[in-house]
Amino acid sequence: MDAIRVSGRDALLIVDVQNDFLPGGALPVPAGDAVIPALNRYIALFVRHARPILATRDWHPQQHCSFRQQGGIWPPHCIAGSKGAEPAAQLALPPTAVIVSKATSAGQDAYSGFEGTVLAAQLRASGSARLFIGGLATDYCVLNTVTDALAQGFEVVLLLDAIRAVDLHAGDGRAAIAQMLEQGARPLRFDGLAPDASPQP
Ligand code: VGL
Ligand code: ZN
Repeated sequence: MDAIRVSGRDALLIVDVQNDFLPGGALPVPAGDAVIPALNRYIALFVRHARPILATRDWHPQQHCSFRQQGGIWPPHCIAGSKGAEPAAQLALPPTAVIVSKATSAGQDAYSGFEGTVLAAQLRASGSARLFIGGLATDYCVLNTVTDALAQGFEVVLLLDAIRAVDLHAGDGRAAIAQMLEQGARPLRFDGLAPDASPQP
């Protein structure tokens, strides 16, 4: 199969790279910060190609149903407006990046960026048919976002060097990757991209 190169029908979708999911945060993903330098390389590439960059964020009210106090399985995290909900400081999101908030009402959780948002419409309006997807966490929000993207007819390139798993149960991340590839996502690492012919800065 041809090597992957960024084209005029691609968008970069960054999932939930927020302080609370990083080491030291409220719901830290092991080595979650390792996705940041990797994503910054993809961000620079998409900026150079003038293709859309979108970032989802978990944006929960204080009494969200996914929190333990409300009977959920998670510690409180990504409370709307809090420091923990902010994008990772080292993530080089351009000012043009589109931020998509999800799981914003107390009674509903959403692991997928497509759930209860206008993400699909926004992507289609920008002429994007293929999504390069990375972020946190492989076994929750990345998995569900990739599954929905494929179900909605988008092609998906899964950024293997820009995802990390919670691994609540050992092997969850590995199983999630297998599931996404089985569903039709194409795996990519940055060094596997076709040489970039676009102007370098
Ligand atoms: C996520 C657990 C709870 C995620 C969000 O972004 O993967 N995981 N809320
Ligand atoms: Zn959450």
